[in-house]
Amino acid sequence: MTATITAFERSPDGGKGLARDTRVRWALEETGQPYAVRLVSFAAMKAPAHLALHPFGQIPTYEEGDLALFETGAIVFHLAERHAGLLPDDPDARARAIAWMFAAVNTVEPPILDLATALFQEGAQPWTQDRLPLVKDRIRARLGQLSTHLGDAEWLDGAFSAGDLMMVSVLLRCRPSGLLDEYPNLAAYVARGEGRPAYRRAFADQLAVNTRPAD
Ligand code: GTB
Repeated sequence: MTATITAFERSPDGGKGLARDTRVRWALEETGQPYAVRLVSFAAMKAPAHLALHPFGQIPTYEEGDLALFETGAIVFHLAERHAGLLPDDPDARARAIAWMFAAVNTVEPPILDLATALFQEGAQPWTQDRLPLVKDRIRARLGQLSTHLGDAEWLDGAFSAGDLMMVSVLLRCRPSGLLDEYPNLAAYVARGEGRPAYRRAFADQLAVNTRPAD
């Protein structure tokens, strides 16, 4: 059964791949699953039909038969559990890959999102400039720890997994700040993720949506 995901009708990033449908597209590509995309406007995201799929009125969502999911971590995990390619067979290695998925969204992503909030939602506040160094240092603390763990390894724990897919997706969000480049092994890790054929297909597909001529 072909799944349907939702994505921004037009992403505010203009196709840089930073909106979260990209990580779901990437997981679908890694697992070789065909999918359809329903594009939604900001208004449609807050309307009852979409809220029935996503209680917080956001993208992406995932529909497959009777199953409707929201939260990218849950969607990627669902795909990784049901299709080969994103989780190791060995139970311990599988548990560790899942731990990295949680680490991505629960430990590394929050300080990165704080920076986005500080810049884009609180940018006009008189205290924002004073606060930015603290916000950036909290990101550096996590990137430093992650960089130490990764060392010169290719992926976080053996072969590429859903843990890497989520971590690379999260790290991409802080690249525009320049902070990622302070950690060359993390920048190279992200570049390895972006170089995967499945990522390239996912990126190209979201780019096509976000750069198409206006209706
Ligand atoms: N925890 C949820 C998940 O992982 O699925 C978070 C989902 C989420 O934040 N969705 C955002 C959304 O729908 C889009 S991805 N926002 C609309 C709203 O809340 O009304 C976040 C995002 C948006 C824009 C950029 N950008 O332009 O660079 C990057 C990321």
